[in-house]
Amino acid sequence: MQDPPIARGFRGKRPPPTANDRIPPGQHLTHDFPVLSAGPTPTLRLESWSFALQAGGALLGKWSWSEFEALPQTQVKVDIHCVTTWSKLDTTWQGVTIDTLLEVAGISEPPQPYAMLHCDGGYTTNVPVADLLAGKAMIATRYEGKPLSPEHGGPARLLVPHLYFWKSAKWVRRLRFIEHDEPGFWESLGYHLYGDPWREQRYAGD
Ligand SMILES: Nc1nc2c(c(=O)[nH]1)N[C@H]1C(S)=C(S)[C@@H](COP(=O)(O)O)O[C@H]1N2
Ligand SMILES: [Mo]
Repeated sequence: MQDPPIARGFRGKRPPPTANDRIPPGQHLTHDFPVLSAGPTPTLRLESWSFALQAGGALLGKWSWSEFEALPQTQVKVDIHCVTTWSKLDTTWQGVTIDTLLEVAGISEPPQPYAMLHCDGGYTTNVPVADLLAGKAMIATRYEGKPLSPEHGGPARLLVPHLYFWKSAKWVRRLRFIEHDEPGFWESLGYHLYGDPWREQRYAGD
């Protein structure tokens, strides 16, 4: 069959991205929101919650819940990719970007190039600082317009959607800058140190 005539100029246009172009290799689309936690969901009162930025032993910034809620908020709509092979498109989140936190803390240059995220319950994960800046990551407190539910990391979790979702640390309480990259919880059990879903970096050596 012959193609219908197409006006000059239309041929070269890039088609709008389809859902397929947004699913990394080895992943499949899901519409529900599975819960994946290595341990029990921690419970705490918001009055005892805080979020801290740390470098070595030094405290660079610390916010109570009400202070954190008063910080400039950012909303994003992003795709998320779990290493257990589900991907979910167009999830909407609200929170405070890491850029904003550094700015508010008066930090113009990150003191060290890597970060370790520490959570209630003891979970940790490592991310290069560059992957947390330029709007790439936030401490999220809302999902689909509602407070983040405890099983999904409420009151607050890291959201770093361009890496496998295990990097998006739930119940996060502390970002610690470090000089050299170190494995966190899953990374020390054989998962990839970086975890780019588009390069299928699932396990160490991928
Ligand atoms: N503190 C903490 N954060 C965590 C985890 C965890 O076990 N503890 N699991 C990780 C993994 S493996 C995934 S896939 C996502 C799952 O997030 P969800 O339960 O909201 O889907 O959280 C990540 N963050
Ligand atoms: Mo995961």
